[in-house]
Amino acid sequence: MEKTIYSRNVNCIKCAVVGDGMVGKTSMLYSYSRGVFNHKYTATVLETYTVSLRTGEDTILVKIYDTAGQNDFEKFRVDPYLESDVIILCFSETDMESFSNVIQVWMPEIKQHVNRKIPVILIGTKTDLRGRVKSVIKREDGLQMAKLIGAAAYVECSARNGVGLDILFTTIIECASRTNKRKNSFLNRLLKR
Ligand SMILES: Nc1nc2c(ncn2[C@@H]2O[C@H](COP(=O)(O)OP(=O)(O)OP(=O)(O)O)[C@@H](O)[C@H]2O)c(=O)[nH]1
Ligand SMILES: [Mg+2]
Repeated sequence: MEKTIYSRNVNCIKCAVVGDGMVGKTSMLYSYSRGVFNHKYTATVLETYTVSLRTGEDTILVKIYDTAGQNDFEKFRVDPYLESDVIILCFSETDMESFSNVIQVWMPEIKQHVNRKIPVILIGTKTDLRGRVKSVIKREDGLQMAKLIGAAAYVECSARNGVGLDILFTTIIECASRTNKRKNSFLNRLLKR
C-alpha cells in the first residue's frame, strides 16, 4: 500500500506494536494496510507487516512487528523491542484494565527490554465505540497518561472506521525522523572532531 506523507531522511523504520490482548492492535494494522476492517478475532503470536509510504521522491518502508498481548508470549516480544526505532503502545478506550496496564505492565516491560531512549507512541483504540458502549477512557485521560509515561505522542484511532490511522503513521515517521536526526547530528559532531 502507498500513501504520500512528509518525512526527513528516514528510509526504513521498524516499530513494535504492543498492548493488552484484544485492544485492536492487529485490526489497526490490517485496516490501515488493506483498507478494510476485519471483524474476526485471531490471537496474534508474532506477525510482521511492511507498509510502503511515498514522500515526494522518497519511499519509506515501515516494518511493523505485531505482537501478542498475552503475558505468556513475552519471549516473542523481545526481538521486536530490540530491533525497533519506535514503540506503539496501545490500550482500548473501552477497556479500563488495558489502560491501567499501560503503566502497570507495558512501560515496565519496555524499560526491561529496551535500555536506550526510544520514542513510545501511546494509542487509544476503538474510538468508534465512544458513546455506543459505556466509554471509560476520555481523550483527556489518554493525554494525561501519555504525559505520565513520557510518550512522544498520543494518537486516538479506530480500525473500524479508519479515523486516526493516517495520523498514526505520520506520527510514527515524525518520531523516527526526530530520533534519526538526533543520531545524525551526533554522528556529524563526532566526525567533525
Ligand atoms: N468496534 C471496534 N472493534 C475493534 C476495533 N479494533 C478491533 N476491534 C475488535 O476487537 C477484537 C480484537 O481485535 P484484535 O485486533 O485482534 O486485537 P489484538 O490487540 O491484536 O489482540 P491480540 O492479538 O490477542 O494481542 C476483534 O474482535 C476486533 O474486531 C475498532 O477499532 N473498533
Ligand atoms: Mg493481534
